[in-house]
Amino acid sequence: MDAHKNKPGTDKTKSLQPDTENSEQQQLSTNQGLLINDNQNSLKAGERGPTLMEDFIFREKILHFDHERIPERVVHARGAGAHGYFELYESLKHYTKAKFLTDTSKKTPVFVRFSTVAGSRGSSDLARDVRGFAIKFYTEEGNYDLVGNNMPVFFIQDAIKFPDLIHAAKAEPDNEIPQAATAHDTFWDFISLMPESMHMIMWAMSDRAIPRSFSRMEGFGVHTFRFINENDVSTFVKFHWKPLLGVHSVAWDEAQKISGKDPDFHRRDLWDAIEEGLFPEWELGVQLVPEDKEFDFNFDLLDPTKLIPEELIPVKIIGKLTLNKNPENFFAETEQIAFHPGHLVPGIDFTNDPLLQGRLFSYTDTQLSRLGSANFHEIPINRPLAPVHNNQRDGHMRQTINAGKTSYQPNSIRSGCPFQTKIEDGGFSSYAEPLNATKIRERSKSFFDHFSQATLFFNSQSVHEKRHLINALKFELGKVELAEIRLRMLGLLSLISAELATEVAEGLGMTVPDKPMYPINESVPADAAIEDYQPSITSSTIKKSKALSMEFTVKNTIKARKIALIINNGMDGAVFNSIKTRLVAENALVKTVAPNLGFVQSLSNDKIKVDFSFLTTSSVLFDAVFVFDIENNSALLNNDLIQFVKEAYMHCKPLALPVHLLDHEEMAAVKVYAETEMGIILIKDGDANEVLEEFIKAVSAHRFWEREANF
Ligand code: HDD
Repeated sequence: MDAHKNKPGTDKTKSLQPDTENSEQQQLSTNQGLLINDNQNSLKAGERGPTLMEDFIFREKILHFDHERIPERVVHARGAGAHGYFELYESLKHYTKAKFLTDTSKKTPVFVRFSTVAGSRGSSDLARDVRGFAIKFYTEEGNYDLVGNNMPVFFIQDAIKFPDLIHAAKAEPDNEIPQAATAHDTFWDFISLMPESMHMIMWAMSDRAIPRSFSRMEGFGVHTFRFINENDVSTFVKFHWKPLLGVHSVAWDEAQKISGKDPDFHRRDLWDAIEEGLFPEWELGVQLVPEDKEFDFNFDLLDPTKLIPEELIPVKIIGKLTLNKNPENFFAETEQIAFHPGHLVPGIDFTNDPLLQGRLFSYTDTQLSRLGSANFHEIPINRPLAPVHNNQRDGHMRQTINAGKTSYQPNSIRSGCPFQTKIEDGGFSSYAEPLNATKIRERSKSFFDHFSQATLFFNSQSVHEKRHLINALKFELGKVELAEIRLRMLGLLSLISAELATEVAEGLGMTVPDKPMYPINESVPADAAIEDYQPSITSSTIKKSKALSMEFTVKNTIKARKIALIINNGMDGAVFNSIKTRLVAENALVKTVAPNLGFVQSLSNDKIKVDFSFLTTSSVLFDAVFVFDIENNSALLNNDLIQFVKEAYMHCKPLALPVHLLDHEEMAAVKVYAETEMGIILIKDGDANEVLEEFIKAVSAHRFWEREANF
């Protein structure tokens, strides 16, 4: 029996139970319910003869197998998801009539799917990429989908550019290389011609693009949406998810190694944390802007390449999301879930952000090719908990048996049912935004500052974050083969920061050009001056924003941190037990690592189970390493252990080490930092318990990036 089946669920997971098949203690059958007597051999004409066409059992099995795959998502193909619930801290009645945001007694069931964007279904979790953060709220008023990312802005301003962006980012079409990577010519060719992407490029080249786990990422609705209250008053809103574990990332070298050692690293982390009851949690925050303050900013609220600095509008924390149950079946739930920014409830509405407007077409449309039928809303994971009654009928794979004679309205035969609902009784009505417009195919002039917020982001990074961002650009542009693309990029970077452009140029062995080289925008209104519609820089009142750096999100917890306890024969079993117990009590995920699998024997002859050998795991799969001392120093100094510790050191992880480990010649660099404040804790007199508090503190700090200065 699967352990996770005993875990708590939500009203949504309960609603899935009638559709859940469980084979325990059951007989094997065909899809028609016929009991099967032999699932090992096909029906043949004689022992060594050909298979018979008549074998309907064989044919049914193979036919179904042949059709098991559906097209993967055109973007966000690689993902993982979980069930959970959302709880509201305080009512937002003043701003919205959405019931799940006004009634604090409600626990709204959700399903969340995290994803990378560019890679295919089988690609690595650790690709440098934006992460999708999509939530379906199963509210009593119908499904509400918040389909966001882990970055608050986007590459482009208008949805008509989306296919171009994705074609440029995905593997190149002639040879389908590279998989799940933007470090290639077509991506940077496009980006270097799209100055509007500069702010997002800063985010995508930052460590946010290589998160430590889904549970340590922020989430953003990106667009400005609208809240609508009972009195039809609209307030602009931006959504934020803030992880209770803080925002953390891995090192780029580590990310690349994880991609080889465990490409399912994020998926596994989410699964394991939920199985262990260490439920990932985020707080939901909102930035609220009254309708009459729309033009108070030096950027346009409708421009998805801009964020509202938290210094201007603070994030008001309003509730908490908890993920507490893994799916029963990946395909049925995570793969078949269908999100759409247009799945709304009364009290929430769109703005005219041209990226959002375009998305409203794409999402339903893509489900038709992916899931194959307009009835995709009937798939169990997509069904709302709210009742569904309408006159839509038939189509491929229809599940609902719609009783009755009428499938039209108005009708008298069924007294007009199903009937419409008045707005005051919960019927949806779109916000009556006054519009008086001319049809034009143009970009608003208010969208043309592509650089100020990119500069704000870069300047807000800590020293090591800046270093990582610069190195990411050196790596990505270093993989670009055409020199003119690199040069165009250097020109654009120079408009963000001279420091940034110069350092990247140095890595590329090039010089920053005097003038940027992006194309002239010729799409301007007939009576306007062309110069007024070119990329521009508006001076920003805010020079730095704390919220844009991950540095300030470290939390005082080691919950769900993966700690490698390196053990060996001849260790002190009592010390091991007390340390392990304490780390588990602090909600860390501890695993033992030793030269061989099986058991190690302590000094008092206790047997301690080994979870991994050096061959079956790697330091890159852990957040911290604790090496237990043993009687025999030479056994401790084995090469696998030295490499394990060294690599963890290079990735700036907290280490607790027996002091004589530093005698090894390869530990010279580690020795330099021992006993500094840089997360290397020495166990001197054998009793590792004495350093435990210091180690826990170091693990909660995540990484000691200052060490990199020495590399
Ligand atoms: Fe999108 C999937 C997020 C712009 C078209 N998008 C998709 C997913 C996420 C986002 C998280 C995966 C959902 C899941 O897990 O199933 N997309 C965004 C964000 C955007 C954005 C935050 C900008 C702010 N997307 C965007 C545009 C278009 C699309 C401009 C098209 C005009 N997105 C799609 C899609 C996908 C999708 C093709 C592929 C699979 C799916 O919808 O269901 O319709």
